[in-house]
Amino acid sequence: MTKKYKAVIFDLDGVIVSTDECHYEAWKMLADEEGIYFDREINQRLRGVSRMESLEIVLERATKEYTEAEKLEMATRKNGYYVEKIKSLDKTAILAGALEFVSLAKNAGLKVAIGSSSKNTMAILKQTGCETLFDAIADGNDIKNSKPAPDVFLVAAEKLQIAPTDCMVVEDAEAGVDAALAAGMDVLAVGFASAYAKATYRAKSLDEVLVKK
Ligand code: B16
Ligand code: MG
Repeated sequence: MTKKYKAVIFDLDGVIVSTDECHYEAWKMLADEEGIYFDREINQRLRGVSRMESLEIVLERATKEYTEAEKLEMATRKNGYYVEKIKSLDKTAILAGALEFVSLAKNAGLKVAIGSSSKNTMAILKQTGCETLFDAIADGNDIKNSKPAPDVFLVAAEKLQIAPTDCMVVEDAEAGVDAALAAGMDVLAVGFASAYAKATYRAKSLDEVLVKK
């Protein structure tokens, strides 16, 4: 990475913590109750996507039409299951290299923020002991349009008071990579987005990026 950045904005799910299994199990419970086919491959498409947009993807396999009120109830039901599941998260859910990468950025004088689509961001950060780690937090509660719209990253940059072009994003979802680019930010794609050609930088994980002594 040759460019000098002033801030790093981290996606939460799939970059700092692993909540994939909790999301999968909660959507699966809902889908089973409704008699809708759902598997891990479909679950991958929900990465970085907001709760209501995720529901629309789940409903692609539904055999009946649902009213807006029914959709809202289903999204709320799924979130109830998810909130119960994340209560058992702890520090072991933090992904390899994440804390070290955040420390490295801070020690180099960069600001660090979270830019997540999740409305449960604060609960997840508290559960994993990361609630005071970041200089700013922008999440699903701050925005109308979720990734691939740039909104959550622009809000994070605004909270940090740093120009978008001076920020680098770390993302694990293609929708998140597109969102960062739309915000005018460079982006390091990791995990499930690590093969995404549009990303400025790519790595299998943050752990891989760290230079081991
Ligand atoms: P919630 P991220 C995203 O978080 C998840 O990847 C995505 O699967 C989820 O649907 C979305 O948050 C909304 O989450 O239902 O908790 O508001 O990757 O942007 O940190
Ligand atoms: Mg993510």
